[in-house]
Amino acid sequence: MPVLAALVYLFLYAPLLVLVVFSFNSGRLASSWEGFTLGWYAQALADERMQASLRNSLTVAVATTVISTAIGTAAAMGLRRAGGNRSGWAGFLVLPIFVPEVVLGASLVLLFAAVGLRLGTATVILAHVGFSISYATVVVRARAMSLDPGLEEAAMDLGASPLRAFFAVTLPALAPGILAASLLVFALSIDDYVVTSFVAGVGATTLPVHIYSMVKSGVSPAINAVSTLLLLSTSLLLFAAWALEQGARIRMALAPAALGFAILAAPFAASRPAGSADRVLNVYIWSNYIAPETIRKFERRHNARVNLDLYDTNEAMLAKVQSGNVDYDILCPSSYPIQVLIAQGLLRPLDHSALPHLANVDPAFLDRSYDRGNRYSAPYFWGTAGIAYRRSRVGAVDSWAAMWDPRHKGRILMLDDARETFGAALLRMGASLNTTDPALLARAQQMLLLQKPLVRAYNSSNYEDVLLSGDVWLAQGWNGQFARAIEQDADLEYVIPKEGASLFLDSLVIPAGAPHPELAHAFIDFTLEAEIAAEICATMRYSTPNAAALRLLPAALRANPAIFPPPDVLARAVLLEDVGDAVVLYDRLWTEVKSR
Ligand code: N2P
Repeated sequence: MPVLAALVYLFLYAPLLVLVVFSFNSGRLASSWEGFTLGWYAQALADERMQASLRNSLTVAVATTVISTAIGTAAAMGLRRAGGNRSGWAGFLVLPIFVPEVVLGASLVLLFAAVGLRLGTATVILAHVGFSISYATVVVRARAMSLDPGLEEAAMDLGASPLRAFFAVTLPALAPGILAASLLVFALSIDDYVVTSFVAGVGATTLPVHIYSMVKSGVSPAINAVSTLLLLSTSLLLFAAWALEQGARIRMALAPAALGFAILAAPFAASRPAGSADRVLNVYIWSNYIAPETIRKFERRHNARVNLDLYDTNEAMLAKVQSGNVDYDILCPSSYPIQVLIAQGLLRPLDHSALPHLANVDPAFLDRSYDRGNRYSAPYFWGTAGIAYRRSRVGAVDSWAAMWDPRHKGRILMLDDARETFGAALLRMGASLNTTDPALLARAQQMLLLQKPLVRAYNSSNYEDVLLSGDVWLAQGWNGQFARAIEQDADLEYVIPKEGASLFLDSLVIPAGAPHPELAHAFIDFTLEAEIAAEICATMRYSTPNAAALRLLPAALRANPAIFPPPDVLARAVLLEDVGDAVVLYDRLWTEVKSR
């Protein structure tokens, strides 16, 4: 029996244990232990984005706690008066506890859009209050039920007004319940991800949302350190809440609760005050597309704070922008969604007089058909989507056929992107990756369904890490991240298959409703400066369209075929174009592939 119990506990706690242990591992990979370090904690605590998200989390959690506990207490008292458990109202109150979080998140977004509320800190607080009132009510009510109503009556018999009786008698008796409810609500709010990810607009990124976006861009084990701290503090708060509910004295619960708060507050106290920047810029860009140091340079130069929000597909970005209630100043679409955004009137014409460094761009990347005269867009990066593979495992690869080779079953990764996966299938069939022909697309879908049993993962964010870790041997992906991976592992290679590959050209644009268009222009021009564009290219390893930057790059980078393929290879790459209404078809067919 004890063995069984131990196994159950192991099952429950093993993942957390691994997390905690590896937060002290000096190596980058979770696959091997390379020595003890506190370095990731230092790095995590010094990270300004982490601090900013923690600040947001604390603001939200404190506001949520105050509001929810007050409402919960009032509700608990009301329920007590209404006749305890016999009242049907109590059932209604706890219902939200059982509503799936995704449903709650999605419906709140609809509601906020319907009443014209912009997504931001306020909407996060409203959402958190929404899901935590029930918990607060349940906890306070448990305490209220055990209260002797005679006490309150006795106080009033002795001449106290109802209000005085409440504050002098009822409230002190309820205090442990109220405190337990506060701690519970605080902990729920601090670590909520699902609902928050729906309703947090730009600039209201909370700690869990930030942690998730760190995972997506696959940066560093600092994630483990932050997660360990979050785990520790919420455990302490929940333990204190539980102790209070079990009837512990308030004094006893104080120590764990205080420690829990202190763990969260320490990095907060060390952080730079939020008010130090006069101006704000909301940037929504691909993950792995700009380095934090580059952002910091811009912030310093303009005394501004940049809120960074990341996406991994054009479609995700389009959906968010088209929903209409997010305040972005900068987007980074590929060429084909730019056509869509322009057609829908969602972009603001650029003021070229504020973009003197546009002259640095190689004319070959300007005045393209998707935006004549670059009225709306300034080129940022270009590149290809090819295959990177582990040579020692699969030999030399030169064709998309390798991605359909049953010998590589379970070792293949494809992008999680309709245009790119269909693009690969269409190229393999010898068709155009810009086709709108339903018959061809249906055949491409059949190919992708055929391939699916071989595919280990569809991933558009940190696919290069999956390849590096050895989990897969072949990965479809965008070249820049592969170029970085190849530098870390000489066994990896990047190829543009003989059937061809997709070419992308991504540009910075300003949405029509951008709240800070002036600073947005300053940001675009900043990225066009020769030194900055060179730095962006050198750190991210995607290909720069900036001729002046190209001259500043180290020769080795310029000669790197994964970043700047030789002309004969590049000739095989085809620019992804807008497929018009067929986009709906692509989307439906791709969803079917993934869900079947
Ligand atoms: C960045 C992906 C490259 C963008 N994570 C392809 N358009």
